[in-house]
Amino acid sequence: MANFETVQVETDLLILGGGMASCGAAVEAAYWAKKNGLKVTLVDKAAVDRSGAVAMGLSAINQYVGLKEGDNTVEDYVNYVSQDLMGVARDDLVASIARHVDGSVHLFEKWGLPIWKAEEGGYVHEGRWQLMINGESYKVIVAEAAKNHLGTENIIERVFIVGPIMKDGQVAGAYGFSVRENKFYVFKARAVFCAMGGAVHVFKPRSTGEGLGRAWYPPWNSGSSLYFTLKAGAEQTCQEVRFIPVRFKDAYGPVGAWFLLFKSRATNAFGGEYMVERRDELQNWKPYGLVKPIPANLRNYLGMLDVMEGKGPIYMRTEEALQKIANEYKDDPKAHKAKVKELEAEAWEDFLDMTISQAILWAASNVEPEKRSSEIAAAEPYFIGSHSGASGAWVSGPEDLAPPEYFWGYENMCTVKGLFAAGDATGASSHKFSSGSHAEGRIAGKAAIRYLVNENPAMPTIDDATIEALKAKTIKPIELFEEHKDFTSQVDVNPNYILPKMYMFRLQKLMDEYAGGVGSQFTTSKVLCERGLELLDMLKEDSDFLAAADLHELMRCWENYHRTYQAEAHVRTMLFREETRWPGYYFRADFPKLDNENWLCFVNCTMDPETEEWTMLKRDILPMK
Ligand code: SFD
Ligand code: AMP
Repeated sequence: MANFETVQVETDLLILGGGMASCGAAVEAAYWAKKNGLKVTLVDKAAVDRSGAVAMGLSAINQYVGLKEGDNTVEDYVNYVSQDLMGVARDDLVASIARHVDGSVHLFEKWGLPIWKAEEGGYVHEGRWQLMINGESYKVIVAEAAKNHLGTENIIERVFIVGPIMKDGQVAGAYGFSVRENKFYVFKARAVFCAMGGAVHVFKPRSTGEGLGRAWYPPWNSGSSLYFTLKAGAEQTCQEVRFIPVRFKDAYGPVGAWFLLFKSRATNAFGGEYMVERRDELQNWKPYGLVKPIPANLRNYLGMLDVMEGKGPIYMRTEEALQKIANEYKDDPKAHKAKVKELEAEAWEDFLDMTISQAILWAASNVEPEKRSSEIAAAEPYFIGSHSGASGAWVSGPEDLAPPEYFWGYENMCTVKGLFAAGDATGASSHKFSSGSHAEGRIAGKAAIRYLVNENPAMPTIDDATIEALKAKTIKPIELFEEHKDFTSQVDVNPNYILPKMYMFRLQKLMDEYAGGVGSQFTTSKVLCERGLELLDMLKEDSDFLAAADLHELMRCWENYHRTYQAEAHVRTMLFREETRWPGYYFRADFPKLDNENWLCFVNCTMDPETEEWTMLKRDILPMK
């Protein structure tokens, strides 16, 4: 066996991932752990300062309820989320986050995050729920607080988590490997908190060639949360609800600031405004089509109808929006000039804070947003429980809000004892974004410590044979490469193994063509899903032959392994739900309409960790207490 040292770590609570949810969990769990003499350890595949979706920073905080200011109520937010997800949301979970999210935002400000202030006092709102920030260092600030609370000696960076270790149906820890040194890691834990983000690059991206890898969602979130919780036996929900954001074309710059802050219009190539011209179509998606704001997927859908009719490209009318705002100062040339400069700076900063490549693309292609429009387009599908998607683990709600069917002892505990989750890892509680993910992490971190104190589970023992077997499985791609690499003159052409990049292309192609990716206009059907599953099965067989030339490629192998399970959960769930509920996210060509009578419900699934047999089930949508 290749020379890998085995490192064993023992901890009471193991936090997996170092993103927004985990940093929230770290702050809260560290506080309660100290009071109870418990040890908390956080593991991230990257460096917490710049890991996860907020790596580059953000330009807005998208969930702020404004309870103290009296701007909105928790119920307002619950209604917004339920409508936006076409009626499919866990009100108890959304309310649980909504009542705590402002607290997270106030902490960010206390820790040093600059939030824009209005001249008349209060925060500058991008939209009803969104606040503008100078957010290029957002993640660094949030990470610093997590480090201060947890202590850097309890944070292990650059260790990729492969999967769960289970004992008697209970979670006993996790295993993984260092991406920098030949070290295999075994973590023994009495409770585990999983927040390793959502998944990207399951579907073929629009970007190819020299732009390959570019996506809206960060390429390093590859379905590890789904794989971890699924392999632990935890029930999943809303795995059909992929998120398709409309983004500035080719560099995926977000659109929120343009639509909400600058109040820009989007038009087709002939100047037509699909949100106006296609309004009648919304009648077909009643009652959700008639609410304000119009659900994200329906906004996508109206634009897609234009594209399918050949009216593309679709443009964000940046020049028109900026000129309109500046024109308020038209009678004062000096003030007008200053306003134009200010708006230009804001437009560039929006991307420089969050999606730097979009600013680079603008610069490279001579775009001056105050002078010309930019193309926007629907991105490829992502899996994310925190923005406007909904896929993730099915977790317990809080006792005071959750109906009995949704409550099993501890907030955010999965259906597996001792396993907690939050952020992009949990489902049916959309629109939590960066701030809500942090708040949900805090809720779950506190609940995990309460679980440890109340239930006092024993520290699991893991025998040497189990450890050796997990190690062999983990590093197998390295050994396979070493054994066969000299069989051919080119390492990427070899009949004995498949390199992770080639494997990923195969996964993405089949998802694009059979599961409704960009290349098939987001359309699928029973027969397409069934054929997709057949091809996925064959791909899974070949995953035994994934090979890695080094530690970096070993990570790429396991990322793809995780993505494959995300793909399967998605196709199985789309196949099970016989209706089209989220046009603009995906269409079931054989069931093109909404069917509230049969399908106003959650579709959940589980996979037997041993046999890998799947079970699909419907769960009722119940109001909170
Ligand atoms: O404009 C392993 N998001 C936005 N939220 C906002 O509040 N405002 C915005 O402006 C936002 N926009 C935005 C957003 C995301 C992205 C990518 C862009 C723009 C370009 C959404 C938030 O970022 C998102 O909701 C939260 O970050 C979710 O938090 P969390 O904790 O669930 O995920 P994470 O932060 O990505 O962290 C994941 C962590 O897991 C690690 N990891 N570690 C060990 N082993 C493995 N196998 C692992 N796999 C992953 C990662 O390293 C990371 O630490 S806008 O577009 O709307
Ligand atoms: P985005 O930049 O697309 O991620 O959006 C940022 C925030 O603005 C999210 O809360 C979105 O739901 C919201 N948003 C974006 N576009 C619109 C729109 N046209 N109408 C209402 N809300 C929007």
